Amino acid sequence: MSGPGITDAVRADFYACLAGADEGGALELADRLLTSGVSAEDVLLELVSPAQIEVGARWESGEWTVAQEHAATHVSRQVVDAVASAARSTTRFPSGTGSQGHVLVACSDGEWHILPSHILAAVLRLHGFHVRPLGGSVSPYELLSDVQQSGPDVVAISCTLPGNLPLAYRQIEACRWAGVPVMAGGPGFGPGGVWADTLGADLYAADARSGAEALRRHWPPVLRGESSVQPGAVEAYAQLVRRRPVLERLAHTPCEPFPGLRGRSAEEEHVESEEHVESAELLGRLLDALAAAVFVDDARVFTGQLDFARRYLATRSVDPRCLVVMTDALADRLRGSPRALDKLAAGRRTLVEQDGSRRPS
Ligand code: B12
Repeated sequence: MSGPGITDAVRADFYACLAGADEGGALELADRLLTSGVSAEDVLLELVSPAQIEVGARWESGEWTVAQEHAATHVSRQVVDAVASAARSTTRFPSGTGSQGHVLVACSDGEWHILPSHILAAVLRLHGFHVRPLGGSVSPYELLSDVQQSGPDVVAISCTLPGNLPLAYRQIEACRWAGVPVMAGGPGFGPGGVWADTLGADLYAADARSGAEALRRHWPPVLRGESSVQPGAVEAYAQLVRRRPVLERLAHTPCEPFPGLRGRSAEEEHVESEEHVESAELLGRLLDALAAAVFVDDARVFTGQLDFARRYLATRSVDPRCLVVMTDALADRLRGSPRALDKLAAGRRTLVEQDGSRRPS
């Protein structure tokens, strides 16, 4: 138990509502908690957020389908909105007064994990900030134009997938150009926000509550971040982006002798298969992660993605050694790119260490 009133039994009940797509039950439970004195912030951060992480674990392990995850996330979204709107009437700083300042909340470009940004927006409102949420995958151009029109004191960028870091960088640059500081957050910015620092974000916070507290402590936020992205890394990243169409063709190479991982035929274009993992999707994510690893010059972005892919494949009965095959095939095609080869070699080492994998003869 971590928040007053949010016991393990309450968590289990809430989780059962998500599993059963029981929107009414989840809303009632949240309402009961608020009525009994649990704070809106605790409901958002101690109940909904961990439940969503559990939802992800069930999806990753293959226990839940994508549809079950979508249904559960929908229920969580309804709860976040209801809790936020119930809190509006009772909070000391009613939403919209902006007594603490104006925050623009946006997801990084390419990022469709929007719920974290909704939770952040709700928590910032509870702390008295005026919040303008822009939603998922905001391009630097859209962001810049909105910054210029709405004039926030600070832009909060949420990034879940590290593969989106190069795109987040362009957003940060756009804000810097407009003279508006950026607070970064979300697991995509790495352990302790290490890549938020690399990209030159002005502030980083690990969760929504500490984000609100950091803003209040450092108000008004100022431009103080400094990017340490190397010009050589940007060039190597750009090369990878240019070569992407060629690299993506690897997905159509059969990954023998590892049945289970395959490309999609025309007939299968619209068929969801639980047993077969689409190699194009998998390769696309690996390429995103490789490019991002090159960009921030940190192999952990790539090894982290390989680690996720390994777990994901293993629970779907696909031999994870196909990742070694993919990594080697990429290395073959990227011989002239030392920065990429470096990250691929680190990835390969991790795979071999973890699984005793070897390249099949
Ligand atoms: C729901 C969900 C989705 C939904 C999102 C719907 C929506 N409206 O949000 C959809 C279906 C779109 C989705 C898609 C995908 N997903 Co998904 N998804 C999730 C899931 C289950 C929950 C996300 C969530 O709400 N988390 C709860 C929030 C509250 O936690 P949080 O992100 O840490 O946020 C907190 C803090 O970090 C902080 N914070 C966040 N942002 C910011 C910003 C600032 C400024 C501050 C201060 C703080 C802050 O505040 C929050 C509250 O404290 C996660 C599981 C997980 N572990 O999160 C997987 C997960 C993130 N997804 C995953 C994957 C792989 C994908 C896909 C690639 C799957 C696919 N094959 O298509 C796509 C990618 C889509 C894309 N391009 O963005 C993986 C990522 C693994 C990895 N390293 O690659 C995860 C971890 C699942 C898993 N366990 O494997 N997903």
